[in-house]
Amino acid sequence: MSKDHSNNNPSSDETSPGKLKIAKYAYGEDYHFVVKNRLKVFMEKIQDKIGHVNGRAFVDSAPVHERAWAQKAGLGWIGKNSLLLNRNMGSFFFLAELVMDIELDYDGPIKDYCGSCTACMDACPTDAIPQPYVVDGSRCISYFTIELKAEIPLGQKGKFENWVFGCDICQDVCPWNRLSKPHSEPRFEPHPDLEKLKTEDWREITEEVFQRIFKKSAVKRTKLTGLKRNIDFVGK
Ligand code: B12
Ligand code: SF4
Ligand code: SF4
Repeated sequence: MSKDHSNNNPSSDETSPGKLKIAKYAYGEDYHFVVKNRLKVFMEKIQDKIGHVNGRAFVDSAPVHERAWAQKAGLGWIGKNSLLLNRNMGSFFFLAELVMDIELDYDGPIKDYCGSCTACMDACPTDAIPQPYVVDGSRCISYFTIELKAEIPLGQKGKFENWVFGCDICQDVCPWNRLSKPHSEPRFEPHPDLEKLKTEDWREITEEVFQRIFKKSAVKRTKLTGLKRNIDFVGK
């Protein structure tokens, strides 16, 4: 999270009705590299200011309890969709950490502002949020379309609402995300050809097109075979 909006909320929405959809965080270059580079620059600035400190940068790159730490540090509260959100930025941001061997001033946890809202739970098409604050990863579209290596269970047919890589539904419906400002990080801009992809193009996607559009994106994680599996699954 930073004040110059290096979040993952794009200014353009690639999810017009009927179109196949990928999660917003994967529109541009892979956040693992973009955010880690920024953390390194931040670390150098800290060292310039206060002298030598040892530190390591993490962004979804090691078994760090990122939401728990962020919540303890007062960056937001953990919402009923299990994501960390706050009143200024909603939840469309990554969590990243610099772990350093210096003692810093720190903030404490803040209040939970979900209140009586259940929009995320009501909107989840696979019922992956069976109770407030609990996401059943094994029912989440994000898991099926990104992490699962095997075939997607047939019982999920017709539920994915055209999501073929990740899912943003429980964030798109969150009232706090109405306040989320678009990012200003050029490396998170969608590849120009992504916007031009029509449903027929997705269905016929070749290795050449996949490499061109997603070479630097987090979508690479599924490889072409995984993406094709997802496209076939939502299409049939
Ligand atoms: C596994 C994982 C998944 C799994 C399972 C998610 C789940 N909710 O269980 C799958 C593949 C489904 C997934 C999906 C997504 N993920 Co994910 N995921 C992770 C990952 C790698 C590990 C999380 C985990 O299970 N840790 C183990 C548990 C034990 O630790 P923990 O998360 O810190 O949980 C602690 C606290 O949260 C707290 N806690 C948990 N629940 C509750 C409830 C209450 C009431 C309280 C008080 C405390 C509390 O206690 C836990 C133990 O200390 C993290 C990165 C990371 N290193 O944390 C990203 C991460 C959580 N994912 C992220 C994102 C963006 C997503 C997606 C939105 C991506 C997408 N668009 O498709 C979806 C959203 C789905 C959803 N609603 O959760 C971001 C969230 C950013 C944010 N604003 O919170 C993270 C932090 C990655 C990052 N560095 O940015 N994800
Ligand atoms: S990411 Fe999609 S499938 Fe997963 S919990 Fe949220 S709405 Fe449900
Ligand atoms: S949609 Fe409502 S319940 Fe869900 S995280 Fe946002 S404010 Fe909380």
